[in-house]
Amino acid sequence: MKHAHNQHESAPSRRPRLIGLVGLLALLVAGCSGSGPQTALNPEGPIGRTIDELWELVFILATIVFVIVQIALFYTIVRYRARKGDDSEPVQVHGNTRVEIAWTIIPVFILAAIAFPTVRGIFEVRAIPEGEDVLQVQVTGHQWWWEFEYVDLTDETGRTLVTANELYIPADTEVNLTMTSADVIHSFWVPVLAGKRDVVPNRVSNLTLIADNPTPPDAPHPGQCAEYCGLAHADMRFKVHVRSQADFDSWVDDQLTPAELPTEGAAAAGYETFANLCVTCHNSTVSGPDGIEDIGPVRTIEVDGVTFTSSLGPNLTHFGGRATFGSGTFENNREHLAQWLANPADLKPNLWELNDTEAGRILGMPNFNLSDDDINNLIALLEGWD
Ligand code: HEC
Ligand SMILES: [Cu+2]
Repeated sequence: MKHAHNQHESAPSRRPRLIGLVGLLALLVAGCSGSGPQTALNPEGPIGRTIDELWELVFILATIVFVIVQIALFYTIVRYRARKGDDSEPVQVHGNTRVEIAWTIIPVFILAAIAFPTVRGIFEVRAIPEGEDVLQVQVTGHQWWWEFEYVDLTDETGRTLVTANELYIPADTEVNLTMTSADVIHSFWVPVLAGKRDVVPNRVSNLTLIADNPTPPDAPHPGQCAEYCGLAHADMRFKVHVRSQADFDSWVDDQLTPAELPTEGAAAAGYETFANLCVTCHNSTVSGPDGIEDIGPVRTIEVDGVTFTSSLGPNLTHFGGRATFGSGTFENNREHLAQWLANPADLKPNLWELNDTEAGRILGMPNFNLSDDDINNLIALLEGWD
């Protein structure tokens, strides 16, 4: 009877321990995962390194303190445990001046060792670089994509370089991002290059990026919106392509060259649809019989005296040259593009029913119920615009 009672009691009490053990094991195994594309622990530039070195310093000091405290704790538990047959009362003490001075002074030194590099690091990370050699890029965060304008890079007509979701920067160069949001709070984060910086409507914030080396064409640095901003927040990604100065310059030349106005074939038919429908939201700069012109709206917002490009949809002038779309989330190929044009929300969640183009409130690209022919023609057009 007693035996049965015990069994009954021990079964439920073992379960939490089992769950705890499995949880711990899962954490342990997660530590073995090799690839961590969003890790901040393999910095690729001086600012990322400053942050990483600070983290390492704090981690090492915290580990030393942890180990010493645990050793002292276990020593005390074992050395002064109650022993059988010895029920004499331990010596009763109150206060020990020498010990108290020691455990006040030692933490002061530890905290000072952390505070000095921290403050130096904050100044380094927050400094806004100035001068001729600094690349100035303005960033507008949108639900749920990123717009980039290189304000100092213009073509012969004075148009600035505007692109979306794929940021190109030269290696070993200070890049000053001046950022705002068209709608809600976002946060711009390239884990290997710098910390996170909030991107806030009606406010301007800055972030400096410096990258050591060019990235391989198929392995740009991943970026991610790091402030929950609604339905497609997780898919509000972007890429940072780092190039040698020469490669960057030729990228700039390409981007500043207007798209060709197609005159025949599928691309020309696609252009019909594009010019009737897509230009409500998307701008492209094209060169046609009337010279160079913008075929979609060029919209701006003014924040704290800074004029930001704030379009309803990504600029598509050189869409065909982008490796990804949908805010760095999908590989740019025919299959994905066909899916996107058939129904964007199939690929990436959105709330286009709530769009109000007049008010500038855009929560995704609508489903236009395009025919297969329309879709194929539009793909021919967009792929040609590389
Ligand atoms: C009501 C505004 C609107 C209209 C009209 C519109 N789009 Fe879009 N489009 C968007 C928005 C917003 C995005 C960004 C969506 C995202 O990433 O979540 C987008 C994204 C895209 C992209 C991906 C761009 C990138 O680099 O990520 C392509 C390609 C595109 N649209 C093509 C078209 C075509 C072709 C048409 C015409 C059939 C069209 N769009 C009409 C709003 C619109
Ligand atoms: Cu966001």
